[in-house]
Amino acid sequence: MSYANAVNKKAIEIGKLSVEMTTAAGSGHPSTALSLAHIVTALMYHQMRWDPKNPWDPAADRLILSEGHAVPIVYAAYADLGGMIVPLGKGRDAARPMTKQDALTLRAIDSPIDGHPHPQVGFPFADAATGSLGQGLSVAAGLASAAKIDGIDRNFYCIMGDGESREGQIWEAADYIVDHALTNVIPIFNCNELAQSDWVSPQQSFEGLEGKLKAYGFIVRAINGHSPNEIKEALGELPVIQNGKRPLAIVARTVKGWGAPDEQGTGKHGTPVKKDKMATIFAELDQTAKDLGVADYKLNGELKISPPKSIGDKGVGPHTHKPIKIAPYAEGLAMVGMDKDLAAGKQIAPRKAYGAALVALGTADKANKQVVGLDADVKNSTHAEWFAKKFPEQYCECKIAEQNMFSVAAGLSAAGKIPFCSTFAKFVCRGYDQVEMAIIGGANLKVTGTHAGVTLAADGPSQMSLPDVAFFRSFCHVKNFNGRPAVSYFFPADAVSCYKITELMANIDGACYQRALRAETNTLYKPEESFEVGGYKVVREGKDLVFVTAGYMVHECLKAADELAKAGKKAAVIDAYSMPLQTKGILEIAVKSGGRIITVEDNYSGGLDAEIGIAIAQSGAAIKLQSLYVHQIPKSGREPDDVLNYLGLGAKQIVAAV
Ligand SMILES: Cc1ncc(C[n+]2csc(CCOP(=O)(O)OP(=O)(O)O)c2C)c(N)n1
Repeated sequence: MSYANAVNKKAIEIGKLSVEMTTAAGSGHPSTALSLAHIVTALMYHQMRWDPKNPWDPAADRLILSEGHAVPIVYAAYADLGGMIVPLGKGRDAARPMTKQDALTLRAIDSPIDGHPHPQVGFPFADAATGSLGQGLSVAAGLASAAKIDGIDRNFYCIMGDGESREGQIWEAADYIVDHALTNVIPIFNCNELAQSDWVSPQQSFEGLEGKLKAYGFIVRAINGHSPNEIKEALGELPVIQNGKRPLAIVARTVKGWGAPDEQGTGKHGTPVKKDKMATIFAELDQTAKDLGVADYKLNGELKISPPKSIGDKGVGPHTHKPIKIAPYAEGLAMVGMDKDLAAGKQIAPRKAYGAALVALGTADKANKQVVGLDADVKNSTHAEWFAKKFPEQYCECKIAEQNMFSVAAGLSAAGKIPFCSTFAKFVCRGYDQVEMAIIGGANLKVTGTHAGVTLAADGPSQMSLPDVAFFRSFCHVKNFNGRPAVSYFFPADAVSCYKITELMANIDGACYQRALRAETNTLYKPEESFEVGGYKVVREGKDLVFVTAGYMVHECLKAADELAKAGKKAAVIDAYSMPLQTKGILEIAVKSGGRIITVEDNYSGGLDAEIGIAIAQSGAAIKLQSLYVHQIPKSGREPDDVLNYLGLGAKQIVAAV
């Protein structure tokens, strides 16, 4: 009996199946899979505490495959172990053990095993969608943060490529892991020296990565990634290392195309073995088995998976949220000391209402600790700091690393949390790919971008969010895994609606984006007013034309409507605070109001103009549409009005455009 023999034997078996799967699929990355054959075997058959029959167990250790293109090797092991998969389009009650036959359906349209890890299509072993490189370590960190909040002893092994390690987000995640002493995250770097089109640079070499990780504060073990005993020894140190605060990282020297010389070297990345070459590659792998002395080796209990410790009802999985009802508006504002402002009838900034709503959410959700706050070093501006102070254990400071923040949130969501990320709306765009990957993975991500639009004025366009509405709107018309819009979009025009919408976001299972205004703003709504996805409010009745607008521009349009009234024109003003917008009712109003809509927005085109324009075109209604939006790159102005006037969006210019 030998652990090394057993791992070598399994590595070759699952390596062969990976080759077969990718050949059957006609695409995929067999050479990468082979470079991970030993590491994946050591983790999935021995090191990880998990149960293939219950991959959903919230106490189980997890493998986050950041280099998602290597997934055939994980599928191969999973099929060999009979891990549960969910047939496409079915629920968890239809789950059944994966077979080798299933493995050979890789990448097929009716297969639950996608080309890259994709939890929403039936592979519950994956916590998040990966494959856009550089994001998995942040996801692992999010899962680990959730485990810390819930006091659950589970480990998160994250495999990354050496080429992938060029991605800056990995180093944002490394910083976060060290900041938060997340010793339950174990980054493993697969140093096979090759990336896609070329060799990696010296900075991403085995030695380079070892040095970098040490400099970041990790305890590093640099090993041969094809030596079962070296892998075992390094992972065996984990319990001891976990007594301290510095996390373990493993740098593993590997061979791309390990075991099959014809699969090695440049030009092999992402290329399946041709059908007529399979026998050659299998013969090479059989020869490797012979060289290792395991050709006829029979496994005899050397590889044993330990199940996770039972934690009762302590942990939860994704999509299991309990509804949260927050305190009424006045009470929520009182929680953050704003009762005096309210009593004095002062203007209140929506971003402050966001901060108050977060505290109210944390308070109402105290027993379940579902709500987690995240911010990227602007918590004093977004007012997430009120939550951070009240619920420090449920707050994850990400510092100036927005990409990491969104993927950490995806990890938190996979562990059943409701992550609320905030930063300036401008800096949300730093992580658009991360947001998209979180959406693909079905994450329950909540994003609030404050200081939205152009009216923060003085700082200039480097701080203004301008394409965000178009970006998020594009997800509003895409169905999520649960049939909801992939993104529910909101742009509240006052503090009451921002407070209520923040509560609404917590109770939607799926991604939400909210723009919150910086400025102290007139309150438009009564505290008992309710808001919904796609909703709108007629804030001014009119009969001659309709302004369809949102956020700051609602107030500007009200001023314009006042001016127009003086000239005898009655303009309706609609606060279209959410998308996908319920346009039917708006078009009906417009037909009765002169058949004319003017959309007014302080963002680039592709927002309400597109939403309304497409609705008009599809309805065939006789409505004339005019669109006012930011049509040129803005610049600084001392006052919001200066910038609005510069862009042709001031109240007077709106009047002139009528
Ligand atoms: C962000 C991003 N950029 C580019 C790609 C395309 N791509 C897929 S794999 C790969 C090479 C990865 O190299 P490495 O991390 O060393 O992985 P391995 O050699 O183990 O396959 C590239 C460039 C991607 N998937 N994601």
